[in-house]
Amino acid sequence: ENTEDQVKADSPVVVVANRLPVDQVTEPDGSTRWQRSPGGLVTALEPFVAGRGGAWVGWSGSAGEAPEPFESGGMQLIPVPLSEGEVDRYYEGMSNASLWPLYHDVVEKPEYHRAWWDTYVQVNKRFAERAAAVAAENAIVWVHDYQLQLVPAMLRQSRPDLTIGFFLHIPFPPYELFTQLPWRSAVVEGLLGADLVGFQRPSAAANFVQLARRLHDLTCRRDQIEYDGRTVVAKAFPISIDAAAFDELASSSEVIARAKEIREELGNPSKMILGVDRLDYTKGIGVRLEAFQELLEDGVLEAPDTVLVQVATPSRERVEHYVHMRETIEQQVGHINGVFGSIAGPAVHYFNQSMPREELAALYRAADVMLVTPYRDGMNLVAKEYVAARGDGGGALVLSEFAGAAAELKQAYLVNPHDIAGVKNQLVRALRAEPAETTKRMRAMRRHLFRNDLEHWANSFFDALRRQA
Ligand code: ADQ
Repeated sequence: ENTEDQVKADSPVVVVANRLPVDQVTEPDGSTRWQRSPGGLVTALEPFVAGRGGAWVGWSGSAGEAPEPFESGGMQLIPVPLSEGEVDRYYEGMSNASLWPLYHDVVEKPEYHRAWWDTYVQVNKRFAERAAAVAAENAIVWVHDYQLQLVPAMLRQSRPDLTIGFFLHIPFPPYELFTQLPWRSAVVEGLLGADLVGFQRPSAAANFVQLARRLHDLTCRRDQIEYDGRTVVAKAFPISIDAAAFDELASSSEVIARAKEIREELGNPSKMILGVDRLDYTKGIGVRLEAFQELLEDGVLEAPDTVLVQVATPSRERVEHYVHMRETIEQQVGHINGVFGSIAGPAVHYFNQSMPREELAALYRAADVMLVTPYRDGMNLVAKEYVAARGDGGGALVLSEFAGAAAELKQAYLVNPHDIAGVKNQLVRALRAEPAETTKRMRAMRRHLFRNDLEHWANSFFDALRRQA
């Protein structure tokens, strides 16, 4: 029962994240096994954690009793149990209906409930306890994201010997918005328990420093905050992808052949526009549909000569905002296809599905224009995947100024997603640009991306954290 007794307190590196780096899959015969989660974060952190008896503390993804700690990929995995009620209040409530919208510029109205907060505190405590139990003397602990903002201070209290890093994957809002949070001081103090607090953008780090100064009256110099006799560093570490691996996948003969096949199956349109997102209200999927619809109405574009393919992975389906936004988007797609579709095919090909990496790579490779229009996004890895996939120099990226990626992918066709006329203009510009122009832009973005890949991100964070030890 008591995990603290079973784990060996000897891990020199511990990652603490809401989710474990594995998913439980059920075989046709009913048996279950653990499979490494897709996505880059696991790949990026594994070299630091695996092979040295490192540990990863996280939730398995299903409510109820947690499995016993186990080994996987050279790591000690420490499952943290969450009851149904805790999933409701800590994960769907406090994390995804309070913090998520608040940190994304209140695109949707955040809800604040004391019961959610109480559970958030309780669950953060559990994560901190598990991490403290597995960490060796003077270990490095790296805590991830908005679900676990109290863990750094809780850990420091029980284990002052540890070097603690925290990375926030989503934006950090300005003072004026953050201070809405009824538990704002507790969150700031939670984060200040870390030695290094990492953000996606310098402006987010600056927001945090300003908060420490104005709300807690702390002495701050540039990226350093004096707190409790220590110096906390707040800095930007823009996350990235394994660009070389994605490039290789996207230039394999299978993917190239599939990309060609996709164009054929779409009826060989002159232009294919693509959107790929988690179905989330921050991603601005409606903006894209609206811009496309107006361009069809204006007669600037014609379907199915030009088609829009939108892949939207189901996400957080039990949170109310998400149920509502899915209905709105599906209505919008239905309307556009009702008016502009024909027997030859629809104008919008919409998929509420998750797709394998290979299929995503083929879609990226097939698309003339990639539309990435979030209202606010910490980074947006889809934009980087598109650039990595275009080793052929083809394709144009239309990108929101409000995605972290815009600070790096400066040669994209940048847009303000609140300005539909502007989005329409940039979309048409991208569709009509000369290949010489789009290739020049794509090459410049690729140069930046390959120098600033995921490994570079993880190394920079760990190096900075070790300097704090
Ligand atoms: P997300 O909000 O999930 O991440 P993003 O960075 O775009 O957003 O990552 C999405 C990932 O899911 C991409 O790797 C993409 O390929 C994949 N994906 C999307 N749709 C898919 C589909 N239909 N099928 C399969 N895979 C799909 C949060 C923050 C971001 C930040 C990341 C990393 O909100 O701003 O960039 O964390 O820090």
